[in-house]
Amino acid sequence: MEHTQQKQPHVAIVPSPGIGHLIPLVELAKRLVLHHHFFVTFIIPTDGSPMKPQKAVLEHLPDAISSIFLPPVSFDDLPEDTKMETRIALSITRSLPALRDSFKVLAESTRLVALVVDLFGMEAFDVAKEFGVSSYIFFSTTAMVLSLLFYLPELDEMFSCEYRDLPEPVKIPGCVPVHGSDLGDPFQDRKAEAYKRSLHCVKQYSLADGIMVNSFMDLEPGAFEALKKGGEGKPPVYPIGPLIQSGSNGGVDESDQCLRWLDKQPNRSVLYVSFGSGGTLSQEQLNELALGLEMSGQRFLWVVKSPHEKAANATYFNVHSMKDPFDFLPKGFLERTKEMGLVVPSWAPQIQVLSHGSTGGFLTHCGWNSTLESIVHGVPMIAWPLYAEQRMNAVLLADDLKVALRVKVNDKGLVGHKDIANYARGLIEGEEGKLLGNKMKEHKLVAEKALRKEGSPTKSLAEVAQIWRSHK
Ligand code: UPG
Repeated sequence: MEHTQQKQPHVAIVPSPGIGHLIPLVELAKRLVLHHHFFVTFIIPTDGSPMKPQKAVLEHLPDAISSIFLPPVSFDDLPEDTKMETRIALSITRSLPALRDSFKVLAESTRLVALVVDLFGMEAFDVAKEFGVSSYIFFSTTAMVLSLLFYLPELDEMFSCEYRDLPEPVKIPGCVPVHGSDLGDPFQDRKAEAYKRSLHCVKQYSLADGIMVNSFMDLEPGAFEALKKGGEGKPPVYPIGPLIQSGSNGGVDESDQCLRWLDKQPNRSVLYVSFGSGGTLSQEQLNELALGLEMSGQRFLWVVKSPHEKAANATYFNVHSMKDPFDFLPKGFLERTKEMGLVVPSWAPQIQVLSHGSTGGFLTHCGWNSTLESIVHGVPMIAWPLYAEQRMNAVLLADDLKVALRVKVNDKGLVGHKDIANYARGLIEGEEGKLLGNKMKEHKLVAEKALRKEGSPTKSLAEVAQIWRSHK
């Protein structure tokens, strides 16, 4: 094995914090190992949060994939309201010395050919350069967001006001028009650190040897065409998605409970409700959601987390609910809905839920992994974006692909319970739900085609693997 390791090409992957980044990178690693005979080492920056969910994702992988957890960095000096994007980026920056040490060991003991980082990891490029290794980005969200990033310097020159105040929607090259207020969080305040960092990121992107995007040509043809046009500072872009998690990463108990319950429900009757690994609602919004689900009369499987009043992504680093979420549900809710709904705390076996015949709809925060998983399993959606680039994903889903209803936020900043009840009914048993479901079936077929051995994403990844293999 040791001898093979020294001869076979080896790739180092540095995921930034967040299970939503790790999951697709693990799928990438599996393909590199199983289809292209690479060795892969994950070098993982940590911030001291419990790493149990991450460890679960990294369990039971082929022997050729190994992982190193770097010593935790400290955020004690940061103000409490430091933005999530800043924390993610800092966890990489502050891990650089330890990363360099691990990278050195790998470079000296294996045939290290490439470094892969995700959209927050570009600070690690210098380390790769030092050891003569090429640098690639794994872009874990849409081609639309990537197109926006490359367009950002032009947009920045073009307008001086906040994008959300523009009267006309923004025309990102190759994409459906997006209102400025629907651009990702970092583009909502141009004076803020996060916006400046985005502009800086674009410059760093041009230093990459290539960008692999977890999406596919037939899903976002316009955006990929625009990205392919190249131009100064645009590295080659490879559509290699949909890479979605295979296998279970949840606890056995949760899996059993959810699947046993789903087995007893009629075909396509259940609305699955989840805001991903990090999404949290305020107490008031949690009440509205509970009442809306109850009022809808539809069956539901709800992954609930304890509320948070300030952040919509309070469990991003930690995944699991901070307190017992059941304590925050309206009085009597569980009892009143026990015949029609199942509420599980924190985490559900999402892939098994989405692939179950009883699941008829997905109320989602529009995280890109959840979105791809829903498309691959043909489940139409209610788009309820919360943070990061999720509002852009909602625009893509509702306005372009036409596979989702998008929720409306009222004057109080809430999605009201009557509306929630209407969305749930509309999706599961209404005419609109049927139309969305049919459209989703079309996209599911296209995704299936993309996932085949001879599909274009497979060829794109083979192209990258070939470049790496020929690395001297
Ligand atoms: N998941 C479960 N069970 C749960 C909740 C989540 O298995 O109860 C899995 C889910 O299947 C998916 C992943 O966890 O594979 C969650 O990923 P995603 O849906 O993308 O949500 P986030 O974790 O919120 O993803 C972050 C960002 C999001 C971005 C994504 C990819 O919040 O905005 O699109 O990363 O960059």
